[in-house]
Amino acid sequence: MKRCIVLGKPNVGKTLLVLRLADYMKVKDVDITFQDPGGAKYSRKYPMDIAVRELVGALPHQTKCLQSVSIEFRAGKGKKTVELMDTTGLIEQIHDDPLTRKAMAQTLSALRGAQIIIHIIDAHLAGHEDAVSDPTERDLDMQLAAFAGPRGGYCIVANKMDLPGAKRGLARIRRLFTGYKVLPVSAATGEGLKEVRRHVLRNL
Ligand SMILES: Nc1nc2c(ncn2[C@@H]2O[C@H](COP(=O)(O)OP(=O)(O)O)[C@@H](O)[C@H]2O)c(=O)[nH]1
Ligand SMILES: [Mg+2]
Repeated sequence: MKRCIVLGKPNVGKTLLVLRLADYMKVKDVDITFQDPGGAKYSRKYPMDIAVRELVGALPHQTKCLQSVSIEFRAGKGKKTVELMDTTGLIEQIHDDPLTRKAMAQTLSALRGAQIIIHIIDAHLAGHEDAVSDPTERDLDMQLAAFAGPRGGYCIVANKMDLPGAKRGLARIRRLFTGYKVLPVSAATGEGLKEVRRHVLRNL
């Protein structure tokens, strides 16, 4: 089974995108496998609306372990399953909470086993950071793109396109990340999910 990892900074919409994509793929009840950094694994089934309510949050680092959902794609006459992996948000600094630190290390090691990489950037935020100078190569998104970009199956999702200033943010992301595939998406409204699905399918 192929793995698709969804990563990025905290609060960019990773969890909501994973759930919305599962919803778009007609998954009715999401069966989520939680794998904590210590190695323990357990599963829980949620109706979609409850999963969104419980797992998506305005607070950073709501997701503290790998959470995966299996999705079936129709491919020709058969079916293919992909494991969509939601991860803990990454930051450049060493986080002061040991659990979050462990979860971040877990995100990075899971990257190695993934054939499809969805790197989410908040386009709304990017549109408002214009006044500030451009990020240096030490910026986490720049580092992630440089590290994961050359591998196959990589794309950047510019999320939160429904919010004001996001169009400006998208243009800025395209300028800063030239040469990479950038898909404008709103996990909130569903805009762009079709293109994300196509990206996953192409790399299965
Ligand atoms: N307006 C808007 N809000 C979003 C979008 N995607 C996520 N959010 C909100 O951003 C916050 C963080 O979302 P979450 O999925 O938990 O982010 P994560 O930390 O990257 O997993 C929540 O309040 C979401 O409702 C989007 O496309 N548009
Ligand atoms: Mg999350």
